[in-house]
Amino acid sequence: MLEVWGRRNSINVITVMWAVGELGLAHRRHDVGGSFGGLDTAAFRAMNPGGRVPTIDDDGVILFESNAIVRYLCRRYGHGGLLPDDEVGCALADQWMEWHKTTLYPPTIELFWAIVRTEPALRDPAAIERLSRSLAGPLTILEDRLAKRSYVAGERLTTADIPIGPAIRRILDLAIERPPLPHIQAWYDRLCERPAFREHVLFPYGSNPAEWYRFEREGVATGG
Ligand SMILES: N[C@@H](CCC(=O)N[C@@H](CS)C(=O)NCC(=O)O)C(=O)O
Repeated sequence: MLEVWGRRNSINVITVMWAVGELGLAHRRHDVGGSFGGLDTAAFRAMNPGGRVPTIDDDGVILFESNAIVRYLCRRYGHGGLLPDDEVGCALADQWMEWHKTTLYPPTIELFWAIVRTEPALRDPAAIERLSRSLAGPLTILEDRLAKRSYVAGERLTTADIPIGPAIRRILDLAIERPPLPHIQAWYDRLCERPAFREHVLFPYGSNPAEWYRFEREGVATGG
């Protein structure tokens, strides 16, 4: 059975779990990382020498790096589901996954840490404003992309949407200055209609570190 190591509130674990949900894969998830610890054991380091989540063991296939795991699961079990139909479509979806990791994700995570993962009294408004400005460019690129199609790679959900959806959820949750994003909002609303997105992406994480850790601990290992 597919085993996934990672706390459910890690954005990279969420990305993998959303794909697992969309593909309907039987799995067992283990709460490690964050306040659960468990990343420094010899057994975990043997699977992932960097000691990060998510990490999977799919009947002996051990992998880390969330986007690589999503592609592996979709290639192995997708049967046309989340993969585009041809090589060029796959290349385009890969392009947007790379864009997510290199361009959208870094300022998203920095901003999330500057707000949700920082005590309100210690937040730095100037840094928050600078980071919000740095997100405007990537958001405008995605907004233009989604103005012309229903999903990132075309007219149906593919691997390209999987890592971008959880990042956009966090961006839309934050009370920050943003350019108008009607097409991103319409796409996001479509994602929110999907049961797997609701189950794995849309759960509460609070608005400050105390709430974050409370919600982290409330999640229990799930299988299905
Ligand atoms: N590029 C990796 C990043 C993995 C990563 O940095 N994961 C974070 C959680 S989002 C982690 O393991 N943090 C340590 C912890 O949770 O204790 C991926 O996409 O999977």
